[in-house]
Amino acid sequence: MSRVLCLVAISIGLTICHVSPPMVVGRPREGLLTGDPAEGPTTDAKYMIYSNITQKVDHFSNGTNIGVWQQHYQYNWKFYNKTTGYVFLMIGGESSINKTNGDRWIRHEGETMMKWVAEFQAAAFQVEHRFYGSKEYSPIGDQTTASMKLLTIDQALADIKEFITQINALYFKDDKPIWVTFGGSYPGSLSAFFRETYPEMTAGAVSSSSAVHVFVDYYGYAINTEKTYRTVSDSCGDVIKVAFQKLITKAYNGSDSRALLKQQFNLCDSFDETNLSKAVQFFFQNVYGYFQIINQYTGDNKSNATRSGLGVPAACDLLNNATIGDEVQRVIAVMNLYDSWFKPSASGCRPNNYTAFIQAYSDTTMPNENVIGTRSWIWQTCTELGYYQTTDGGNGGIFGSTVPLDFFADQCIDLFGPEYTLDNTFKLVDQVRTKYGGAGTYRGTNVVFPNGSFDPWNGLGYKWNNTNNNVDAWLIEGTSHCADMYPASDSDKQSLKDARIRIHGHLSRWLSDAQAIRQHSGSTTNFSIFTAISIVIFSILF
Ligand SMILES: *[C@@H]1O[C@H](CO)[C@@H](O)[C@H](O)[C@H]1NC(C)=O
Ligand SMILES: *[C@@H]1O[C@H](CO)[C@@H](O)[C@H](O)[C@H]1NC(C)=O
Ligand SMILES: *[C@@H]1O[C@H](CO)[C@@H](O)[C@H](O)[C@H]1NC(C)=O
Ligand SMILES: *[C@@H]1O[C@H](CO)[C@@H](O)[C@H](O)[C@H]1NC(C)=O
Ligand SMILES: *[C@@H]1O[C@H](CO)[C@@H](O)[C@H](O)[C@H]1NC(C)=O
Ligand SMILES: *[C@@H]1O[C@H](CO)[C@@H](O)[C@H](O)[C@H]1NC(C)=O
Ligand SMILES: *[C@@H]1O[C@H](CO)[C@@H](O)[C@H](O)[C@H]1NC(C)=O
Ligand SMILES: *[C@@H]1O[C@H](CO)[C@@H](O)[C@H](O)[C@H]1NC(C)=O
Ligand SMILES: *[C@@H]1O[C@H](CO)[C@@H](O)[C@H](O)[C@H]1NC(C)=O
Ligand SMILES: *[C@@H]1O[C@H](CO)[C@@H](O)[C@H](O)[C@H]1NC(C)=O
Ligand SMILES: *[C@@H]1O[C@H](CO)[C@@H](O)[C@H](O)[C@H]1NC(C)=O
Ligand SMILES: CC(=O)N[C@H]1CO[C@H](CO)[C@@H](O)[C@@H]1O
Repeated sequence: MSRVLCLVAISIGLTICHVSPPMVVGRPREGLLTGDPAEGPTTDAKYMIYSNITQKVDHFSNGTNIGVWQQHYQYNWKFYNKTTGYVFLMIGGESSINKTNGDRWIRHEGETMMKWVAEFQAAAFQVEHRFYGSKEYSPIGDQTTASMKLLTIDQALADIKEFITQINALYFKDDKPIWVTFGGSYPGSLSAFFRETYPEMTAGAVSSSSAVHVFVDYYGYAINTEKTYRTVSDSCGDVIKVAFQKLITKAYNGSDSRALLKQQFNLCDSFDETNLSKAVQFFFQNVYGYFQIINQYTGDNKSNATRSGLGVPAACDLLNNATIGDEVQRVIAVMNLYDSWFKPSASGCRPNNYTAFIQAYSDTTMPNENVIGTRSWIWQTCTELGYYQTTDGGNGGIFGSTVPLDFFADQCIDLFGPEYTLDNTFKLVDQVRTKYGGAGTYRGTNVVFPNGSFDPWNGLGYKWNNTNNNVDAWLIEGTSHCADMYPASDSDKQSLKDARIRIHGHLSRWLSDAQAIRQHSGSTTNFSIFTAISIVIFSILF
C-alpha cells in the first residue's frame, strides 16, 4: 500500500514520503486499513452501497448556527435477512475508509467479521470517522486547530449513534434491527465506549486489541516491544541494545560522525546541527519505529509482507547474523528488510528532518490522505489518547533513553499551538480515562476484549473479566495487534482459532438474547434493546 501511496503522491508532485517515518505515535503511516487484497471471495458490486449521511458538525452545541457535514459509509446487504434483522457495524478510525481496499472489512468475505455476517445473515456497514475522510466529507473542510476541536471521542460516539438512527430509518424501517459494533485498535476502544455510552443502540461490542486505558507516557510499549524480541530470541534483544548504545555514542560524537550516520543509514537529510537534541530524538524515534511496526504486526498474516515473513523472527535472524556486520549494520539490515516492502521515499532514502515533518503536517488544507490521517491522529494523541511511545522505562531498556516525553510534547505545540502543552495533554487524557473507566472500571455490558500477547499495546488493554456485566477479556497467546480480525487460515495458531470461537460464542449469545426480546417486543418500530431488556428483567423479577 505505501508503495502505491508514495507513487501517487509523487505523481501529483508531493514529497510527503520524504518526511514521514514508518510509524507516527504508534499509527502506521498509512493507517490501520492497509494491506493487500484479502484472499477469498469479494462481494459483487451489485450488493454494495457507498453513500453518506448528513451529520451535525457539533452534537453538543445548542447554537442556532450549527453546520452539517456528509459522513461517508459503506453498506454490504448481500447476506441481510430482515426476519432476524442483524446488523454488524465496523467502526472506522485512524484513516479514511475510501481508499484501495478501504472497504475490505465489509466486502472481503474472508474477513472474520464477514464470516459471521454470512453466518448470521447480517447487514454489514462501515462508517468513516470524522476528520479522517477527504475534505468533502469532513466537518469543516479544513484541519485548523479551531476546527480540530470538533475531533473528540464524544463527537465520534455521537456520530455513531446518529448514524445508526438514520440508517435504521433509511433501510430498516420496520425491521427492529439488532446492532453489534466491531473495531480494532482505537476504533476497538470506540466500540467499547459506545456500548458504555449508548447501550440502548446495540446488543454487544467486539473490541479487538483496544487500548481503552488511555495514558500519556506509555513507555510500556517499548518494554513490551523488548519483551517480544527477547521472547523470540534473547540474544536478538542484546544486539539491539548494543546497537542503540553505539548509535547514541555516534550521534553525539560531532558532526563528522553524524555525517557518517547519514550515509550509513541512507538518510534523506543531514542532522539539523542548529537543534541537535531534536534532530537526534527524531532520528532515534524513526529507528525505534521500525522495531515497533515489525513487532506490532508480527505473524498476523494480514498482508503479503507479513505472510511472507516480515516479522520479529525474520528481524532476529538478521540481528543474530554476525556475517552481516556489526550490531549497527544488522539494525540497518532490519530496516532494509522492512523498506523492501514499504519504501520510505521515492528514492529509497529515509526521512530525517523534524522541521520538514512538522511543516508537512501543519498543512491544514487537507491535501491528501497522509496529511489528513496523520494530523488527525497526532491531534487525538495530544488531546485525548496520549499513547506516547517513549523510552522512559529507564536506561536499562534495549532502546536506551532515546525518545523522551519531550519529543511528543514539543510535537503537539509545534503542530497545534502553544496552548497544547504536556500539562494540557495530561489533564485531557485523565478526563477521558475517568469518563470511560479505563481498564479498571469500565462499565459497559456484553463486550469482548481479545488482546495479543505479542502486541505492544496490550498493557493498555482491558484486564479483568466482569461476569456480572458479561465482559470477557483475555490474551491470545503468540499473536499481535488485531490478529483476530483478519481472515482465518488453517495455519493459524490454535490460540487464535480458539479466540475466534470464543468471540463467536459471545456474539451468538448476544444475538439470540436480543432476538428473544425482539420477538416479544410486538410492533415497536423504534426498538430499543435496552428498554426491552429492562422489561424482560422486570418480568423475570416480578
Ligand atoms: C454525499 O456527499 C456529497 C458531497 O458532499 C454530495 O454531493 C452527495 O449528494 C451526498 N450524497 C448523499 C446520498 O447524501
Ligand atoms: C444543550 O441543551 C441540552 C438539553 O437541553 C443541555 O443538556 C446541554 O447542556 C446544552 N448544551 C450547551 C452547550 O448549552
Ligand atoms: C431468514 O431467517 C429466517 C429465520 O431464521 C429463516 O427461516 C429464513 O430461511 C431466512 N431466509 C433466508 C433467505 O435464508
Ligand atoms: C473516494 O475516492 C475517490 C477517488 O479517490 C473519489 O473520487 C471519491 O469522490 C471518494 N468518495 C468518497 C465518498 O470519499
Ligand atoms: C568519534 O569521532 C572521531 C572523529 O571524527 C572518530 O575518530 C571516532 O572514531 C568517532 N567515534 C565513534 C565511536 O564513532
Ligand atoms: C528545537 O526544537 C524544539 C521543538 O521544535 C523547540 O521547542 C526548540 O526551541 C528548538 N531549539 C532551538 C535551539 O531551536
Ligand atoms: C500479494 O500477493 C498476491 C498473491 O500472492 C498478489 O496477487 C498481489 O499482487 C500481491 N500484492 C502486492 C501489493 O504485492
Ligand atoms: C547470514 O548472512 C549472510 C550474509 O548476508 C548470509 O549469506 C547467510 O545465509 C546468513 N546466515 C543465516 C544463518 O541466515
Ligand atoms: C529541513 O527541512 C526544512 C524545511 O523543508 C529545510 O528548510 C531545511 O533546510 C532542512 N534541513 C536539513 C538539515 O536538511
Ligand atoms: C477470563 O475468564 C476466562 C475463563 O472464562 C479466562 O480464560 C481468562 O483468562 C480470564 N481473563 C482474565 C483477564 O482474567
Ligand atoms: C501465520 O501463518 C504461518 C504459516 O502459514 C503460521 O505458522 C502462523 O501461526 C500464522 N500466524 C498466526 C498468528 O496464526
Ligand atoms: C484481558 C487481558 O488478558 N489483558 C492482558 C493484555 O495483555 C497485558 C500484558 O500482557 C496483560 O497484563 C493483560 O492482563
